[in-house]
Amino acid sequence: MEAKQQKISIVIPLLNEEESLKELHQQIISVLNPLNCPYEIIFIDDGSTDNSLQVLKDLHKSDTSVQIISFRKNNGKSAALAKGFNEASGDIIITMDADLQDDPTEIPQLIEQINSGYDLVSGWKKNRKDPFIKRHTSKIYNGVTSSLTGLKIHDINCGIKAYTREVTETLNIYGQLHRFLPVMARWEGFKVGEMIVKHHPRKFGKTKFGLSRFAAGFFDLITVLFITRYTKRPLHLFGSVGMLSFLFGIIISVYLAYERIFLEKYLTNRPLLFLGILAIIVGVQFISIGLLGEMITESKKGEIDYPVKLILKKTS
Ligand SMILES: Nc1nc2c(ncn2[C@@H]2O[C@H](COP(=O)(O)OP(=O)(O)O)[C@@H](O)[C@H]2O)c(=O)[nH]1
Ligand SMILES: [Mg+2]
Repeated sequence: MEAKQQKISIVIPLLNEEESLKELHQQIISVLNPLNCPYEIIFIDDGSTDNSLQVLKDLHKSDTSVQIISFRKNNGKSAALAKGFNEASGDIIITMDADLQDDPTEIPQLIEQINSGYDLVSGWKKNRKDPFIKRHTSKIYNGVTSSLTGLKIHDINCGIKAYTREVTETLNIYGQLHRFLPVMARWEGFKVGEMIVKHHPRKFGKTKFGLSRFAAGFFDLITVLFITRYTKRPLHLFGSVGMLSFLFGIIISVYLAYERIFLEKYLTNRPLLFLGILAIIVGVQFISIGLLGEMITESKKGEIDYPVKLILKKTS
């Protein structure tokens, strides 16, 4: 037993999961009670239109460790997680889906992983119980994300994850960036790991993340790539693209000018001329956008903070 007992916070964002909640709560407490540590279970009802809130209220009445946050309208999973992280008072924060697809029996091992030195441990649904199309689009998505961000994780958007308190306090989630918490965490300098977890087919209701949300995920990937790499130096991205385009345009124009002057090839009926002009204009625009970005960064430099782990000052 450790000297100080760790408190565990379970954070569960949900949307219309009335049939699953009672069973989920039962499963969670039957895993947590034997651990003999203080815990809380925070449900974030994200504007459900079914009976979820009433079911949660009943749970709250019967179990003092249950807390509920209910949004007036649907704000999205990222907002729900952010609110839950804010509210959680545990030393270790564990998130999971509310649809019984994640298995609470993984909780003790997640805690062990965190205690062995990881700051974030992400579940990996190796044997995933979802429809064929979802499994495969997700595989492509995970592959692309992993290779573009350099984070070697197989299943970035798995619902079941464990975080140290420091991680949840540091990460700033907005938009739909919950998909990229492990990327953001690693960028902040935290140690991120993954663990194979059991996955069950959806028992009740249906998935809320169909193909329509796939595009959202793609845009978020671009956002994450940009903010983790270039917010502090936007000109490096826009400037290099702009410079390439600009040079391409200049080469075309020089070539056309050479032929016009020395070979008397007139510029009428030469589509290449337009390409040259376009490339130069686009290049100038990109460079200007990069410079504007630099100006924004410069004027905000007082607000930029760097992830600090520990400061030991001189003791007098
Ligand atoms: N807070 C919040 N949770 C959501 C929303 N959409 C889905 N969820 C929850 O996120 C979890 C995963 O959603 P699910 O539809 O099962 O996605 P799938 O497992 O990827 O098919 C479940 O617990 C849902 O209740 C939403 O808009 N807001
Ligand atoms: Mg699910």
